[in-house]
Amino acid sequence: MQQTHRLSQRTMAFVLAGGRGSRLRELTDRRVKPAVYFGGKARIIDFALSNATNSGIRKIAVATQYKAHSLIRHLQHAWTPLRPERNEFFDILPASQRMDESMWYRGTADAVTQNVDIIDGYNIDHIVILAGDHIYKMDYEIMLQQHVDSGADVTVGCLTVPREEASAFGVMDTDESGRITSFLEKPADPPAMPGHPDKALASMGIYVFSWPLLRELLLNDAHDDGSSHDFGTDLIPRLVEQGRAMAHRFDDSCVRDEGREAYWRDVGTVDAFWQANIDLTNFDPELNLWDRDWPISTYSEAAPPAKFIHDEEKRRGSAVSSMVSGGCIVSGTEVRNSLLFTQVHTNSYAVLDHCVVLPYVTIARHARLTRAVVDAGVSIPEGLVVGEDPEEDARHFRVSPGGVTLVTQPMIDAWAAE
Ligand code: ADQ
Ligand code: ADP
Repeated sequence: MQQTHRLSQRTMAFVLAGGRGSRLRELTDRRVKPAVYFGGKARIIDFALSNATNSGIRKIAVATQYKAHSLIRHLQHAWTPLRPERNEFFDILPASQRMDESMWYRGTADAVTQNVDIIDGYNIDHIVILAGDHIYKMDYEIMLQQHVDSGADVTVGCLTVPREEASAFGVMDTDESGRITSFLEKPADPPAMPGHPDKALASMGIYVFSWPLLRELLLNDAHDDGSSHDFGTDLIPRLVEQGRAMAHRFDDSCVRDEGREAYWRDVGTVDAFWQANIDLTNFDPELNLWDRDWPISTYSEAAPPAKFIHDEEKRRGSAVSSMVSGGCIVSGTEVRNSLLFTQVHTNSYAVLDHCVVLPYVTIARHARLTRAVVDAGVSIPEGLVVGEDPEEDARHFRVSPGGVTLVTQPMIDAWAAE
């Protein structure tokens, strides 16, 4: 049979990037989780967007809502090269008064409903609904193909998670054919997978629908006063009840680098965020950002290469087992197992050990930081010591349950005022 088009060519990705997300604490004070930096250069949302373009999808919309300024600016810088004249679309869809009078998207499904007219203009057969807040590499074309082959109304991406973590997810059960037989949104006591008492099958919040069908479901749902207009709470459970929902295993479409496990991370807490970043400094990291067949695209600002200097007293500026982005100046500082994002400037006698340092940070002389996350734009004052005395740290900064210290500029200002 001759296949003239890949399914992805007549598919759009609709990326939900509007949720509040509060477990990243002060890192999400100014920006939503999808806009949080990750991996030395990128933002979390770049993973879902790169997966979409690497899968061949060239029509993308991102729904934004809370604290969207930094996200929108990033999307404009990084993702607007998609061009309508090449039948490519990239739309940023802030919650606004489109279909009705409400100011906000009422739920994830409502975020799509309020943009039905824009999506109609994309001329698509299928829509992939994605969340903008996970780190993973996945070929959505494989999921699309399964969706078409099975004839289901919806296909839900899923993966196995430890049962004790499953309350944060939609948890499902399937029959042998992969049809979803039950779906519970964030159950207090998640059911285990048959034969695996410690595991549960969790929804990734990734859904494939044919557009005409989803369109009809959404317009019906919009008039349902009993609905919260949410995929996980309303639409998916309804389709499961009707026996029309199939599960798609992440294992079948994850972009697996040779010898590596399937990689998916939520990075929704300071500890998980720190760990996933620091893991990239390992000799052989589980997440391969160097794979040229599946590049993670982002905005790269014009900056000179990273520079390492000996100072006048011949202090060695060095970074070992670390990732150092463009525009950084490591001057007489010892950097170990750390990530320095764009334009981080560090000074003599400073030490950074297992630190995630976001863009535009300056580190003054004699500062010593261990197991810390430093927010964008922070000026670390001379001689500040972080990560050596948890009780002292907790007085000024945010110390996570796992013992990682988060440092932001307001915390530094309060520290300096004491
Ligand atoms: P959650 O992630 O808890 O569960 P939700 O808060 O709805 O669900 O967020 C999903 C995505 O939509 C996030 O990227 C969020 O930023 C965004 N979002 C939330 N509200 C929005 C709104 N009003 N407008 C625009 N975007 C919005 C969901 C599913 C679970 C599944 C997990 C997997 O409901 O079943 O297990 O995702 O993480
Ligand atoms: P986000 O970090 O979410 O994108 P901003 O871009 O506003 O939000 O950056 C956070 C901080 O980083 C800013 O308050 C500022 O101190 C610093 N910063 C950002 N861009 C620059 C820049 N081009 N030059 C100097 N500092 C910058």
